[in-house]
Amino acid sequence: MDSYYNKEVECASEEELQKIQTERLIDMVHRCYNNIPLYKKRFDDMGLSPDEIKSLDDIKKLPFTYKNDLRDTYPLGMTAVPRSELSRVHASSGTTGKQTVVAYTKKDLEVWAECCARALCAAGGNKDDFVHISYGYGLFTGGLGLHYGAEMLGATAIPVSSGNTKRQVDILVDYESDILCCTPSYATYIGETAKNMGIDTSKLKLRAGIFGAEAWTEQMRSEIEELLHIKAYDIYGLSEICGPGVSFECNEQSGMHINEDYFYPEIIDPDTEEVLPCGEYGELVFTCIGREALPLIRYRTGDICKLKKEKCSCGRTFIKMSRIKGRSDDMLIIRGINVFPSQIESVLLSLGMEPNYLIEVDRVKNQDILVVKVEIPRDFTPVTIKDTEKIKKHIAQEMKSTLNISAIIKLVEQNSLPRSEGKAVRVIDHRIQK
Ligand code: DLL
Repeated sequence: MDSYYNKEVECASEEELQKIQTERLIDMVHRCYNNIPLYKKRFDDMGLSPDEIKSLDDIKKLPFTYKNDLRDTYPLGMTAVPRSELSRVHASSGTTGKQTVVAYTKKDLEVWAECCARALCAAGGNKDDFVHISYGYGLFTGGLGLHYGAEMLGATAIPVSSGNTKRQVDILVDYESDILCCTPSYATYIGETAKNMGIDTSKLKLRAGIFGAEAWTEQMRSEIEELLHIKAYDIYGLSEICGPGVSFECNEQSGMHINEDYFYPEIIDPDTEEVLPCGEYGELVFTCIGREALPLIRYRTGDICKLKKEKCSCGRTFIKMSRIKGRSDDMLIIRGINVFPSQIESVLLSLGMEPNYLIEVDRVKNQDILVVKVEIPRDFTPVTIKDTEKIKKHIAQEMKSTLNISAIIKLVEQNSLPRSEGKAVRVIDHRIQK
């Protein structure tokens, strides 16, 4: 039996949902216009009055919001409420340029916690569960997001945060954690560490994991499910929109239901900004219809995925989004061919390699060179050099036939590639420095 945190909304009819969305949209557009100078100017420049926004269809009249808008108004120039009404701030984990700061009122924090409680519930969580949270706590939204979600659900949060991986394993065993929350790459590291400590993971009480904050593949899901003997669920979010819990997977594990009563999604062509029909891949854009402090309009996430409007066996009516293929700025162009790191991961894992790999790109004599370093699988003991050559050739051939890219494959020692406790760094592009 599926359980819901808020059945009335999660299983609402299309008309009921549209009614909520429309009311919230109209209200938020006025709040943006009246309280955020950047939006007032943008509306005025376009000759758009907030009164013209009367239905969901009118969203396409609205201007887009870009990451740079938040940077240009750093730290809090896009908040729609006075500073004294803020309850908390977080910041995005951006690696380039200035961080972006995001703010929440008390009500925003409740909404966010509910979104995470819905995600936990969809993964089978309930009030009796111990929820082991290994996302980082701090300015990053992962830790505190799931933490308050677990508490709102009535479950018990274990605020382990990331790092000290042996201790993570001890806690999983001793506290009898039921649900693990961390990045998928950290889940594999925790599983690998448990194995090295001689722990039989099939004996753990753990039964589910809620993994997100970085792109991962179906193959990685199987890997983690096998390693930890759990069901692995995807969760998506970004600080600018609220943090984890913007969308979440249910038991069907076939895409993430978007909390549409708070986050209105669109898919656009990233070059032309034209809205694409449901089912086509493009850049995900969100309008935060229910937020007080930072109600962003048509925020360009940079994430590439598609929307799926289909009946789900779990009974939820919220639209689903596919896995994230990657970020538009993560896409590698190798000798003119576009490839996302997740596609390389998919090939490696489908050939039985373990999820420890590093992609290096360089330009030598005006030619792009792609090197994929991958660790020799644990259960493979090459007897002769010929054995390793055979694997390398096989991987390279598969990359060529499925992705049409030529790669130099390097098999490296087990445990020689860096492990991640948060978002994994899978790509080093030396061309950027050149
Ligand atoms: O990563 C929030 C989060 C925490 C989500 C914990 C899920 C779990 P940021 O640091 O602002 O926020 O990074 C947001 O991470 O735009 C995506 O590119 C990527 N991302 C987040 N979730 C997923 C996912 C958090 N499930 C950026 N699959 C987003 C793929 C994801 N990429």
